[in-house]
Amino acid sequence: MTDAIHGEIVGTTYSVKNEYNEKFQYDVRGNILKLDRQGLVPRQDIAELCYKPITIDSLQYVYATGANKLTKVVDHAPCPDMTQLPQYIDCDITYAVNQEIWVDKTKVHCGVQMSLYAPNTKIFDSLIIAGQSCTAPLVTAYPGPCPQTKYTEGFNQQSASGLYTYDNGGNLSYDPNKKLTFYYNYHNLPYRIVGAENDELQMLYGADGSLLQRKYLKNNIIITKTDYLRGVEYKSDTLESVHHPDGRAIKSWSDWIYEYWIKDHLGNVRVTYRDKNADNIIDFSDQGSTSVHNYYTFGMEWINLADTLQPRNLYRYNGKEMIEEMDIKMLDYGARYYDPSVGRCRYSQNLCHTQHDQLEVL
Ligand SMILES: [Ca+2]
Ligand SMILES: [Ca+2]
Repeated sequence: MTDAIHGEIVGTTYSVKNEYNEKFQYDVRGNILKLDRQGLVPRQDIAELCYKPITIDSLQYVYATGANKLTKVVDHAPCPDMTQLPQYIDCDITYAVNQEIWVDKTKVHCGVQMSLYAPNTKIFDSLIIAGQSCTAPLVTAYPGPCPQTKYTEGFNQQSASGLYTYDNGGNLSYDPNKKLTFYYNYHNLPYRIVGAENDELQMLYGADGSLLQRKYLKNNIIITKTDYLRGVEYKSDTLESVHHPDGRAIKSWSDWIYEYWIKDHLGNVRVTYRDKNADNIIDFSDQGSTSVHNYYTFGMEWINLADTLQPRNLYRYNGKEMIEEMDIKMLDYGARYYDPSVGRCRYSQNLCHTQHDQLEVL
């Protein structure tokens, strides 16, 4: 796979849309060397909610010498536009390139420092600072990648130079971009994943390596707790759903909501739908109870603007659960976690034969 071109069939006509395109390069071992990815992001320059396609990821992969171990991912994607001008200049705010910044001289502070991030771009040619008061704001240009929050669409590089580190078993021990530290049990399964914001996940497994419980804690307080009992899931000690091969039954007070999944030939859930009015028929009266899932090549999802069904179906790509607590956004393959924005497993692959599927038939 070197190119993935996105198009749509309208009627009988196929038209290229280029909204979710990807390009790939590999080394001789088949490891990804470069990955360019288009995506939709909200437009900031108009009031109504509207989306535009941009390059969200332009990833360069670095591997340990002579090995297939990923040590670093650098995102060269341009900084997203920030066309909403700030009320006043303040520290720690990132401004975009190609943007005229007007400073309210009644609010600007002397010696304030602005940071501009613009890879491969001459910042000062396009920056205008007007109306400043006693001292011009100090503008510092960084040649590195844009700082990205955990919540940006696609891969988020939150460290300019950070390296992935691994333990002796080949398991990822630190992710510099997600800022996560991993701890493993004797089965090489992560039992603790610690974030940078006093938050962590704690996992409990059975003797066969199957996940029994996951807790999400913030400031040592349990925020969510999920118990897995071979297809039956409890949220915070309350029965939430019972899974079956084609979907799940969701407990809703004294009733059940029946949810079904349409999968493609690879086992990816493409449509989630429900019998909303519980008449045992799926028809137009159930409108608004459908969610469509589309994927990039390695399993990252296109931005999903209509995923409103609650509780959300998190078993989508390959039918594996997406871990969303702490914004980890990794898929739980049982013996390994998988980051679809990178397209690489983050743990030792030698336990794949112990893979345990949470979607077992009851
Ligand atoms: Ca990115
Ligand atoms: Ca119905």
